[in-house]
Amino acid sequence: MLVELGSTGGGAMRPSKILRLSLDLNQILNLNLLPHLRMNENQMLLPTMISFRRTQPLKNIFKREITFMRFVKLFLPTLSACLLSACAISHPPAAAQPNVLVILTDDQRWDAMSCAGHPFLKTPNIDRLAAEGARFSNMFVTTSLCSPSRASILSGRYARSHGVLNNFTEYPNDLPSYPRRLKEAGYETAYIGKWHMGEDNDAQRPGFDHWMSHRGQGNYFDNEFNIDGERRKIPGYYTTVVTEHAVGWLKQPHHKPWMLVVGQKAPHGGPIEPEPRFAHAFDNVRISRPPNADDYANPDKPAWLKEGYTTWHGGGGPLYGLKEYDRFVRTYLATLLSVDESVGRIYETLRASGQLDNTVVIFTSDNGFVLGEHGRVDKRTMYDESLRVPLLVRYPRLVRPGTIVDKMVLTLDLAPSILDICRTKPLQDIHGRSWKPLLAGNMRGWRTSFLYEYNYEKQFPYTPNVRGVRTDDWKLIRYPHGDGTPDRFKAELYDLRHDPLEQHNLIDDPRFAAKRIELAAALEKNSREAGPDRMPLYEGIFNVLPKF
Ligand SMILES: [Ca+2]
Repeated sequence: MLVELGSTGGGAMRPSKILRLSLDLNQILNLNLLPHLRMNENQMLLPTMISFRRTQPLKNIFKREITFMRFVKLFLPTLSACLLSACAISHPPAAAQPNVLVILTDDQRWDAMSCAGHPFLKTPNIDRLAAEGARFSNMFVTTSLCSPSRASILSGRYARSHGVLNNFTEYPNDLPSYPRRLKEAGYETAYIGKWHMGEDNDAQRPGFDHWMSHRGQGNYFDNEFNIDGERRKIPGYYTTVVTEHAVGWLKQPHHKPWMLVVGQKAPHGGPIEPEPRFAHAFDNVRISRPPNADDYANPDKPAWLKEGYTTWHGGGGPLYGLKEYDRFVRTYLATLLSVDESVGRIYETLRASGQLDNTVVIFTSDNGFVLGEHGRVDKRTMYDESLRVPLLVRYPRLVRPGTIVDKMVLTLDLAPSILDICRTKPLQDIHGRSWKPLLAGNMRGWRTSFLYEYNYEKQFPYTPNVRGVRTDDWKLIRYPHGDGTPDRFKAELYDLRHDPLEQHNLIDDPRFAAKRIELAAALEKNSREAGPDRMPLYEGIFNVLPKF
């Protein structure tokens, strides 16, 4: 346990002398220091500085009338064995806090990697993170849409709380985020790749020392980037360009702990364009339509699925279409081969520069993706293909190799978890929780349900408002009108343990009436805890092209 005792001399706010002591619990108790130490929410002691004026009587601290200098004389012999240094410092050493690398893909569903059991996609570099760290097998987004989900990752809040309710809204300038917290704590921070909050704005956002991003979605080839205020088109494939820039940044000398987000564009669609050398990687693989592809037409499903089947986001619509189904799946997966190589290059850069084991490496995505299931080809819905995403964490100082965590974790949990691991000031009034205890096997008091919300978009009128709740084994989905009047479509109730593909809607089955009531209460409770809802009015499903 590292404890720093500082004297402030002539009353300056900043300590001018510091005794850095490594104390065990008995020594802490003997010196009556426990009330002055910081603890995290799991009651684990954190490195702490206690500062006071050099001539200040220490009665209140040690319950004895002594001064700092007297304290040193009295206790130094006892503590000499654990005295590390006595010198003037301004920051803890860089090794005290880990670096943070977040690799954020765009629209990667949970099973689009071989460590999650994909039948033919091979992702050895992504798998290595899981093998050497932890894979969270039940990681979910709370809004399956790029910008609102990215804002939840940054802030730890539900969309209704952070206010980024669509793909065109900026992240609020006055809203804290985990990168800002890390920067305030002395980290060097960088963002490289897709950002996407504020569609037309590529400017450097607050909280980052280094910035390389672009407007909106960006292009797979020859994309224009804004690099620290200088805009230029960089030839080449997006994944390669972003990776090379990230590798270059990682190789630079860093005198402080750092945090880097690498935002990949892949495997986002509209259109999906793989790197040419991978474009035919799956040409010889037989692509099967999912077993739940046609359930959209079942009478027990809500009518909007059938109504929306031929629209832009419907399985029979013009975006990918049934005729192009095989190509749709092959190209989606092929873009991830480039991402996997990127993960390998970044891993090797960290290893070669001696930074690998002192870096918390996190791999995740902003939302899932529906590849024809339920007659859909997009995200937004509350089906598991849409809201379940990868989450891998490699950090050997904390995570045992090959750990699998099956508790439900959320995008909301990423910010508090990172700040917890880095031992920095937590974010206030958020909805997420740190999953650091789960990595140590402490599952006590973890969530048993969570809220899902999607807000109807006029620009993409293919999915209604969605409010729902998911537990480990059950799911309730509602389609509210938005003004408190009765829902516009039949609700859905699924027994996920017996029906993981969500093909049998039990909402009208009297045998499950009690379960329906129980989940409705859980939805109400989760919604209340998330704060006032900001749902728009549902205006209808329309078979029109999107208004970009
Ligand atoms: Ca996305």
